[in-house]
Amino acid sequence: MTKAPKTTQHSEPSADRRHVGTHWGFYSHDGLDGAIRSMAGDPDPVQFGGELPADRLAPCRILRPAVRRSFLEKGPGHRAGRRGAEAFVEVSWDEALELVAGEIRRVRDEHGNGAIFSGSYGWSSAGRFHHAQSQLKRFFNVNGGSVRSVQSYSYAAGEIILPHVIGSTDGLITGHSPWSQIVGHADLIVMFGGTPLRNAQVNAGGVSRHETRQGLLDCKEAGAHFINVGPVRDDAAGELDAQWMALRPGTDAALLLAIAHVLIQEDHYDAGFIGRYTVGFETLRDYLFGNVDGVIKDVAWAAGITGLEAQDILTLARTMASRKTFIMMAWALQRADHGEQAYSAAIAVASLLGRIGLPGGGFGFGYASVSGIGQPASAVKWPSLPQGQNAISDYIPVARIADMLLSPGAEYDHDGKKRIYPDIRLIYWAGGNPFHHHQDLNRLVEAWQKPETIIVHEHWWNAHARHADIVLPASTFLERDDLVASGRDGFLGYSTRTTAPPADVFSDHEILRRVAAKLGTEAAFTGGWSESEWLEKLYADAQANAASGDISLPDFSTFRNVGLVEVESQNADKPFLAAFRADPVAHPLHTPSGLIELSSELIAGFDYVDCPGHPAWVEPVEWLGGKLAALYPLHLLSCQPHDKLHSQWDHAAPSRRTKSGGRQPVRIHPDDAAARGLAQGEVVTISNARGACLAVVAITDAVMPGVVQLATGAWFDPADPSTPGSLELNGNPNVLTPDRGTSRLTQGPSPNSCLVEISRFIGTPPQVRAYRPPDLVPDPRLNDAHGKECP
Ligand SMILES: Nc1nc2c(c(=O)[nH]1)N[C@H]1C(S)=C(S)[C@@H](COP(=O)(O)OP(=O)(O)OC[C@H]3O[C@@H](n4cnc5c(=O)[nH]c(N)nc54)[C@H](O)[C@@H]3O)O[C@H]1N2
Ligand SMILES: Nc1nc2c(c(=O)[nH]1)N[C@H]1C(S)=C(S)[C@@H](COP(=O)(O)OP(=O)(O)OC[C@H]3O[C@@H](n4cnc5c(=O)[nH]c(N)nc54)[C@H](O)[C@@H]3O)O[C@H]1N2
Ligand SMILES: [Mo]
Repeated sequence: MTKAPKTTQHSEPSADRRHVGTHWGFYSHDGLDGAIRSMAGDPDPVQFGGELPADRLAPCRILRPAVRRSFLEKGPGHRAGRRGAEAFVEVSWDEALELVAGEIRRVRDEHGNGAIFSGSYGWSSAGRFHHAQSQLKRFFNVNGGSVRSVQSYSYAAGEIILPHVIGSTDGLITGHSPWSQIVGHADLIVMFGGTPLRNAQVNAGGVSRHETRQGLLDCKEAGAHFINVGPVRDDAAGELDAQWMALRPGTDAALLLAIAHVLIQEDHYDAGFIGRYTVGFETLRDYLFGNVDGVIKDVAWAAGITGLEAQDILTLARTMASRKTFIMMAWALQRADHGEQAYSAAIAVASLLGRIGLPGGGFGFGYASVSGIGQPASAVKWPSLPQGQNAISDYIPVARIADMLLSPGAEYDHDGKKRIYPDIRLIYWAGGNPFHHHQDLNRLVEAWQKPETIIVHEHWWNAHARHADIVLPASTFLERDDLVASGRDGFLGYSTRTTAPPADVFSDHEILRRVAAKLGTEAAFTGGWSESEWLEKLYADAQANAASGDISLPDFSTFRNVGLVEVESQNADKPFLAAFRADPVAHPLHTPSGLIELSSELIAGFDYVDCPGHPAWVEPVEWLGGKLAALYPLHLLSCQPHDKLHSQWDHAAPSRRTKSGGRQPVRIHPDDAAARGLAQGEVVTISNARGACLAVVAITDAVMPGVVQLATGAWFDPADPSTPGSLELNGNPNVLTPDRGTSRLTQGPSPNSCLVEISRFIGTPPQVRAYRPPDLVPDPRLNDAHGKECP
């Protein structure tokens, strides 16, 4: 049967037929004044996206290639000061490209491709062709290969623990129970970490319609009761009337273990489900009942850890057993010390409740962590840039980058393997910002002094560009055409540029094409296609993928004109794990047993003290119940920012409006503010042994006592970049967060396990300078024509 593709037509004037696809949604524009507007048809559009173009040419925009001064004068590895503290010299494109190609050639010849790191983690911009990492990976694959990274900062621990427990990352990344299978089915939705709608504004590939808010409201309308378990009340939207159970950060596993204990103790669990669909129950039960360590994981025990009342935990367990319960858990919980335990414990509780695979029951991770979770998957596999083969097999877990740079040759554990950190001489990065995403930034700055050469493509003179040797100006999503689609959504969009890039600014593809030309690999890199031919080719790939599922997509020029095609989705009527539930023999999970592993013999065999085979309470290094809390009594949570994506467009108006006096606000409970004599709007220093930053007090009882919240995203702005660990001025939480792997098993990032103290800043706080470009020194060797362009 051939399904006619559904194409969305929007109701705006016909001249206004162009779209631009972003991580925040699709916007329409007329290609004339550069302005973009939220698209009709999106029920919950993100307004802030429309405001970004106004700051496209802000003073911090990188307009020409630039090279760190002593690198240019004396060569790679030379430093007059520290990386991040030196002036830059603007150079011609040809000189920059010669330098880049020369460095790749030199490092390859002297040390081999295994000394080049192109992990280049980051969200870059939406778009299948101009996806900076894909371009970079394709580039290195035709140039001998490079060392990569695996996992993501988003859900590194989840990505590894889930395949051990349920055989895949479904229910974490994609494959969740769709809203249609929750709405009207679930009586009780227990949300660990809430469902903060600010996070559901974005999606890595793009978004055509924001449906999370409506999904949750529909559940409520149909009679579901919500409980928000977590340290922050407004993680649950007010309209949900959620009950708030404020627990200490990092203690969800203990709560869930106690719930499991109650369910077994009171015989409120589904023994039939456990017998048919799981292995390892006895091992878990022995642990819960203290047969292993003498500690019974009962409600009194969990009360002591979580800060909740024992009676409330008991009530929660009994309510979950008596009602059709769906468990939602934010991704944030596993970005913490031993973050995998909360995830495996949630699956254990859902298994005991016995409703996995049925409408309204079971569990899912990240329902509001990004947009599109709970939307049925696209029936068509959308195309992506073919990257080719990497001749280098070496990789690191993504969040171990500073460890790698600081300890080449050192051994580490990862998912049952012993691995060795490579010795990296050259780093090439495009489309990510490690000075945003990594933890313990003062340590990262030290690690960043190690390589001989660091090459970066960026839009802005942010800390990432400032800490590079060679900086190449890349065009933004507003300045190039692309195909935009998301694996979580059934649309494919044609993104038309709203304006041309500045004269000396090129796309990542064009920059890499020029470097490839210098290296003699241009044809292999481009495949002989121009950028516009690539877009047609990728669309042809989409048509072929669609055709294999009997779906026909319009021809390319129709698609370009319409701007957005949408295909029917699949599995809209199937709860997550429905097939397994229906027949576990015919549809086994990809675990060793084919069943849910409540205890994994494989993990137990790795013998990791920080990750046993079954869900367990493994005390975090930093939490409110630990020894360090005597010194640093506040738990810092660094959530995602409301009016931007990570560090992107932090200089632009929507982000600027969220600041107070130009700095990031830190949310603190009235009792904690009073105990420190802090008033609303005052500038404070947040500090611990790793570093200190300034922020502005925002008093609210939406955070529980003992917890403070500082969103990520403020551009790293050390007061004195030439002094290690100097005060950060802008409110970047990552000068405070620990750079510690979640466990030997998963080696993920653990920013949410972070203790701090806060005190009033005495004196006049230094001004934030992050949004001014660094010193750009004119190059005396350049011809007059270019010299005149230099500021
Ligand atoms: N403390 C703390 N830290 C965290 C987190 C947390 O919860 N707490 N969350 C973590 C998570 S989940 C993530 S995913 C990471 C996000 O970390 P990143 O994805 O690295 O953050 P972004 O700010 O999106 O970085 C993208 C960079 O690429 C640039 N860019 C955008 N488009 C393009 C392009 O087309 N070409 C080029 N060359 N450059 C482009 C942008 O200007 C920006 O500097 O942060 C992590 N860090
Ligand atoms: N607007 C906007 N949206 C975004 C992003 C952005 O930068 N801006 N980034 C996107 C990315 S890359 C990702 S990965 C996702 C991340 O999505 P999440 O990881 O779900 O987002 P966070 O905001 O880090 O955390 C969600 C909430 O978890 C709670 N929480 C933290 N620790 C604990 C804990 O120990 N226990 C409990 N119960 N709750 C806890 C916090 O109160 C926090 O508000 O967001 C995406 N969405
Ligand atoms: Mo993320």
